Amino acid sequence: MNDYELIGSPGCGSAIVEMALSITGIPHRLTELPYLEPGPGRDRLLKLNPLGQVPTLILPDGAVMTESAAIILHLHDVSPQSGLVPEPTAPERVRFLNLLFRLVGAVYPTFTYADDPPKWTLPGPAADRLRDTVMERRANLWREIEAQVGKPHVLGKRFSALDLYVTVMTHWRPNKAWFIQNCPALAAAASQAEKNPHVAAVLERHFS
Ligand SMILES: N[C@@H](CCC(=O)N[C@@H](CS)C(=O)NCC(=O)O)C(=O)O
Repeated sequence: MNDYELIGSPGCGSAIVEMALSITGIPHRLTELPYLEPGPGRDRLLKLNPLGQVPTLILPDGAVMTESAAIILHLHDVSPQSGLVPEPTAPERVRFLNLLFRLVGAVYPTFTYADDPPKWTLPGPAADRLRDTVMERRANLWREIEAQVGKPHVLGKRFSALDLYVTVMTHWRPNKAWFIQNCPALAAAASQAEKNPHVAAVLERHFS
């Protein structure tokens, strides 16, 4: 049987899935490619995932998964003892699901649209306006999430995949200093997660 194959790029959301794979101990291999660079790697990625996005995960049976939240839920199904997701009867389950989909459905797309606005609109003032409004929306989303963050982990006492998202995403724009100043609970949960050796090893590979 084949191992799982994770297609990712340095500093990207694929780091979240890489952490989850490492925590579960599921055998896997990593394929790193500059996802925006034309070439055979991107051609292959586009065949697997028409959006050309990473993470893209190929399962041992050849099935392809393209959304980080779906992948996290799947890895939990394969390895429920790893604690990535609260069980259906757990009191934290509802907050987990809500925050997971807030992160992937609302926060993550702000990077899609604000990182390279001329891709989506006219260059110049229209692109500047798009970047500003999307970044403002992102700041509001983070403040909304901040108000729900527990201690020491996002869900309070228990670690979950949410801590992986927060740890990786606090390395993205604006920067760690912004989070420390504006969202100290999120920054603290991220620092706590970094103490996990699986998390620390992946962060080291992606962000140092
Ligand atoms: N909803 C997707 C978003 C993935 C995503 O946007 N990944 C970025 C890299 S961090 C990407 O591939 N961007 C390229 C693009 O959107 O064209 C997920 O949660 O996995």
